[in-house]
Amino acid sequence: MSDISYCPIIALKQSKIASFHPVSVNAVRFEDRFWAPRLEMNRTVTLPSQIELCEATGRIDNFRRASGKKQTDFQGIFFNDSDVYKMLEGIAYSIASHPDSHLQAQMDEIVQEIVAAQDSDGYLNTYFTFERKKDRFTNLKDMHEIYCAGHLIQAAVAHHRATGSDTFLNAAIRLADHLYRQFGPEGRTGACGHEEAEMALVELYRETADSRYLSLAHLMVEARGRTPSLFGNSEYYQDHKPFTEQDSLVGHAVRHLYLCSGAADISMEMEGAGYLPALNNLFEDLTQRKMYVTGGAGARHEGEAFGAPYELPNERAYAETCAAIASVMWNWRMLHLTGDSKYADVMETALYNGVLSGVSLDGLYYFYENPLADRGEHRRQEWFGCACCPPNISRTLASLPGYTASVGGRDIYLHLYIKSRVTLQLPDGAVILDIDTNYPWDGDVDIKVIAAPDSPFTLHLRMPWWSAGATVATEGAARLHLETLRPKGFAAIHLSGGAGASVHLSLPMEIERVESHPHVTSNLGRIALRRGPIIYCIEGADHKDIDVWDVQLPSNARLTTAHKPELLGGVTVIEADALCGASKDWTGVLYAPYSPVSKLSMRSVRMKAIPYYAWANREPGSMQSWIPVLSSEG
Ligand code: FUB
Ligand code: ZN
Repeated sequence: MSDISYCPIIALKQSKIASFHPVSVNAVRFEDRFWAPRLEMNRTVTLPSQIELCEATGRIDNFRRASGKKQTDFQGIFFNDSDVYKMLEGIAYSIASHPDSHLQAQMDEIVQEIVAAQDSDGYLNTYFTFERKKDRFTNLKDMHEIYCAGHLIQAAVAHHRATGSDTFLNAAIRLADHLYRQFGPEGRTGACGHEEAEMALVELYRETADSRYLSLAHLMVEARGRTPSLFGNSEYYQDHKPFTEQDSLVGHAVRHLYLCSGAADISMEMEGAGYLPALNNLFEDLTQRKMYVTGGAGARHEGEAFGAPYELPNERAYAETCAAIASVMWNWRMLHLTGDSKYADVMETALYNGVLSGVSLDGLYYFYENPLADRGEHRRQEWFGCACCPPNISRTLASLPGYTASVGGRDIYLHLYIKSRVTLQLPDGAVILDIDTNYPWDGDVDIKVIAAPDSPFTLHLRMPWWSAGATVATEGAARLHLETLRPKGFAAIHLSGGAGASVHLSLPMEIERVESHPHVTSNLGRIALRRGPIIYCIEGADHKDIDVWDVQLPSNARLTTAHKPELLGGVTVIEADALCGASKDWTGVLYAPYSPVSKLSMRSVRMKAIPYYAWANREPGSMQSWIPVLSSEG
C-alpha cells in the first residue's frame, strides 16, 4: 500500500516566492455529503470505467504495440497517450487519499506497459513509432508530442508522490532529459502547439530539484511570440506576442489557460521571471470579459476558442470541461503566487459549476461542451473519440482534497469549506482541524482545533466574494483575537496554540439575482440565480407542461429555498412564482410589430431552479441558466 507522507498537487515548500504551500492530498479526509460521495464514485466507478474504456479503445494497446508486445495498428487520435496519463494521475491522487490495492495494482500494470514502450534515448510517444519514427518533433505545432510528454510527467510525479515508487518517475526523467537535449539551451528553440508541458516540467523540477527542467519550461514560454515565429505568430497557438506582452485571452482556450498555469508556476520558482503583470492582465480579461457565470471559458466552437470581449452565447457556448479545469489549475497557482483569495473564488466557481457539470451524477457520462441553455438535445456521452475531458475530470476530482488548504510559516489558509478533517504541518508540529459544515448548501462553518503545537499560529479564512455580511466568532480555551478582513480576502484569526479552540464562520448564503454586463447580448433582460458558490438553472424535468424557454421571472418574485435530499443526489432548489408565455401568439410567426409584454397574456407557474451542475441527469428537456426578468411595472 502507499507509503507516503507529502503528496501535494503542486509542491511549493521550497519556493521562496510562493505565499504558502498546499496541504498534502492524503492529509485531508472529506466527511461531507457533497464531495466525499463524489470522490468515492470517482474511485469505485469513474476511474475503473475509464481503465476499461482506455483498454477497449486501444489506448493501452498503443503502448503494447510500441513496446513490441502486440502487433496491431495504432488506434485512435495521435494524442491518445495523454488520456491514459491523465487517468493514471487521477488514480495516483485517488489512492493517496483513499488506499485501494486493486486500483493501485491496475495503475501499476499500466505503468509497466508505458515504461516498456520507452525508447532507450528516453523518447516516448506511441504514435511516433515504427514508420513514423522519422517524423518525431517535425511538427511541433499540431502533433502534441510535448503535450503528451507533459501529461506523462504530471502522472509520473503524482505516481511518485502517491506510491513512493521511482519506476514511472524515472521514465518521466528520461523523457524530460530527452526534451532538454532537443529544446534546452544546447538544442533548438521549440515548444508545443498545445501548452501543458510547461507546468509539468516545473513540477518535475519541484520533485527532483533538477533546475534544468525549470529552465526548459521557461525557454518554452519564452519561445512564443518571437521573430522568427514558432507557429506563424498565430493567436490560436498564443504565438502572437511574447507572454510578457499578452493582455487578452485568445485562441484555443485550454491552451491559453495551460500556458498561464505554466507561467504562474515559473513565477513561483524563478526570481525575475516578469510574468506577473501579464498574468494579472489576463486574469482581468478572463473575469471581466470572457468567463461564463459558471466559471466556464472559451465561448467559441470554432477553434475551441475564446471569443471577443463579452461574446458569451448561452446555447452555443463551447465552455469545454477541460477549459474550466484549466481555469481551476491556473487560479490555484495564482492563489499561491499572490496569496490573494480572489483566485480561489474563481477556482471555486468553476469547480462547483463549469467543471462539475462535466460529469453525470452516476459518474459514467461526460459533457465536452457545457452550454448554459439547451433545447433538450445536449446529453452527456460515455466517451469521446477525442477524450480529453473525462480523465481531466477524474484527475481533478481525485486531487480535490489537496485544494482545501495551504500553509506558510505559522499561517494556515482555508480555501474550500468542506466537512473534513485536515492535518497541516507547522514548523513545530501538526495542526489538526475538524471542519464541520453543510457547505455548499449552508454557509455555517465550525472549525475545531483538535491538536496543535503550543505556540501561536494564525488561521486565515477565505471570505468568498458573494459573502457580504460574513461574521466570525471564536470561543474555547485559546486566547483569540478577531481581526478585520485583510485586503487579500482572508479573515485572520490569531490562535494562542494548543488544542481546544473553535471558530465559527457564518457566510450568508442569500439567493442572488445576477445580471451581466450589458454587452453580453445573450443575457440582456435576464438574470442568473446564484446561492453561495452554486449557479442555478431551470430544466424541463421540473416543469412538465411548459417549455422553460417561456418562463419569465417577475423582478419582485419572492425566491425561496428548499433542500431536497432525494433529488439529484441531494440539492437545495430555488423556487418562485413565475409567469409563462409571451406577449402575443407567436405560432407560425418569427417577426411581428413590437408590443410590450403584458402579464395578462401569461399564466402562473411555480418555477423550480436546480444547480446547473446537475442538469441533464433526467429525461431530456429544455434548460435555461439566464432567465428573462419581467419588470414588476409590467
Ligand atoms: O488537443 C488536446 C485537447 O483536445 C484539447 O485541450 C481539447 O480542447 C481538445 O481539442
Ligand atoms: Zn477536454
